[in-house]
Amino acid sequence: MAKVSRQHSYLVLENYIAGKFIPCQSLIDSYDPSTGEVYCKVPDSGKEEVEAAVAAAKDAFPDWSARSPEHRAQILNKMADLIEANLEEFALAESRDQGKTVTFARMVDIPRAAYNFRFFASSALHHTNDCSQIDHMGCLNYTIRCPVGVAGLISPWNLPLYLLTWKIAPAIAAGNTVVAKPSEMTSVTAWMMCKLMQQAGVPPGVVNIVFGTGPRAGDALVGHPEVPLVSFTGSTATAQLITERCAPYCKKLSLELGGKNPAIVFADADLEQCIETTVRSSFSNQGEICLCTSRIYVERSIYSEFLERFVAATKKWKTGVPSDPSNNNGALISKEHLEKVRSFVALAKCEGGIVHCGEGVEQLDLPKQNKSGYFMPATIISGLSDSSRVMQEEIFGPVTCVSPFDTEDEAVSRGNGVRYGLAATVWSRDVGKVHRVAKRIQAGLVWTNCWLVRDLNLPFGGMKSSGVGREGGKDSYHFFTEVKSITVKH
Ligand code: TXE
Repeated sequence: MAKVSRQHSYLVLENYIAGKFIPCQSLIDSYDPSTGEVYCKVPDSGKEEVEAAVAAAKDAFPDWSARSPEHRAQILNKMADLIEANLEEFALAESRDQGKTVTFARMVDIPRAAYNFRFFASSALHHTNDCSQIDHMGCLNYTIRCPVGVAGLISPWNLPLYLLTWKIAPAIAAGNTVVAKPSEMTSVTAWMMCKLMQQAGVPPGVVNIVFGTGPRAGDALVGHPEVPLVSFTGSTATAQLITERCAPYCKKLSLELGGKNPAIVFADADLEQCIETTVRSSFSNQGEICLCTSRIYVERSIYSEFLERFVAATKKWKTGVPSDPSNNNGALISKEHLEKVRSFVALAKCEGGIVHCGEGVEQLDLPKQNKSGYFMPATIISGLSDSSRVMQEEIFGPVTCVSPFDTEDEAVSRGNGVRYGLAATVWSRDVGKVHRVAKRIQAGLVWTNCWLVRDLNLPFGGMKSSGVGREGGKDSYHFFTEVKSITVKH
């Protein structure tokens, strides 16, 4: 892959439509969160660019959908190879664009982006159709699945390439063509990936990427009458707007939204493992993962010990320059987001919360040139009531709250007492208890005695305001295809 070339002190991105890079007249600034400086200029696409991308995807659909799954799988595997071959360059770019540490991008974002292509290349070869009665009233009855057409894909800024490829790979593996719009705040790795498409053999028009903001490019894409299917990951508020835009066309919709994920820690848990994992689950990627833990309910008999050890472990979780491998966290995505997350800590104090470490308690030790970056240390709060805004709303930053409970029923009902239902963790050595709680907790994903272990065959998605639909293995295949029932008279 050619090195990312820079004519200016910043990158200038172009849309990728019908296999060509198309410059856009109007550009938006996108910042390096660790310095606050402009890192790249992103096309501010609107209706016209989206129109061209949808037309290209429509043209490419008949040929691509007619190719065999094996042929498409070869191309997806090649994409995976190319991303892996350029892993370091992708990781550096993702870190600069998003603020996350280079280590995290190198270990999580980019390997997973490559794996998304590899996984869906392989899984596309193993789907089978149903055959029902072979001689019912003289008829053979069976199903087939067909790609839907042009898929509209909208992805967020927290795991840019990881979540974009989580949508592109299953969509094209199933024979669809796509128009994708990454977040305007983190578009660089998507643009870099476009440079690999031709080399991988992705035919022009199969993958089109239009950059820009949600209200302009995003809205034009989800509201386009020739985009019958929309897959979105982002905030619940945006999902509501998208749902309204899709309603007149009855589009197929998959919505992966926010969370306010509880951890329930019983007295018989392996505390050492629990604390080490709960620090990671609360603060990884600056807490900017929809699966991060943000409410920790601890059985009262071990509450004091847990809190003391959890605070001590969190104080070792270092925040600072993203390129320094000794740092666990880098910078938050934007100045506005940093201010929003900080305002939740200020609100917690007004609501009677105690801040044990982090924001306002510790000073970050940052080199001079990084003082203007959007850094915030890992923060633990206790003493809040369940009805407080800090315990109810998604903060999406390095903030977690701890609270004691007395009974299993109480833990479950308080865990379920928010509008979200994405993920939960349950900590206990009692297998029966773990199963009981996992069954009763309202969450699409429950991890017991671990966090973020992912088998991509399992359905991924949330309940309540955390989303609609599931993605992953068979579920992605079902979402990106339409099933048909066929009856053949012998
Ligand atoms: O998300 P948006 P934002 C949560 C988190 C965060 C909050 C706001 O709490 O603080 O959302 O983040 C595109 N039509 N999550 O404002 O707006 C947008 O351009 C079509 C949780 O960045 O939902 C981007 O590509 N598209 C989350 C994508 O939607 C629109 C990850 C997500 O942006 C649009 C991110 C519109 N009208 C934030 N408006 C998770 N679940 O992982 C925006 N977009």
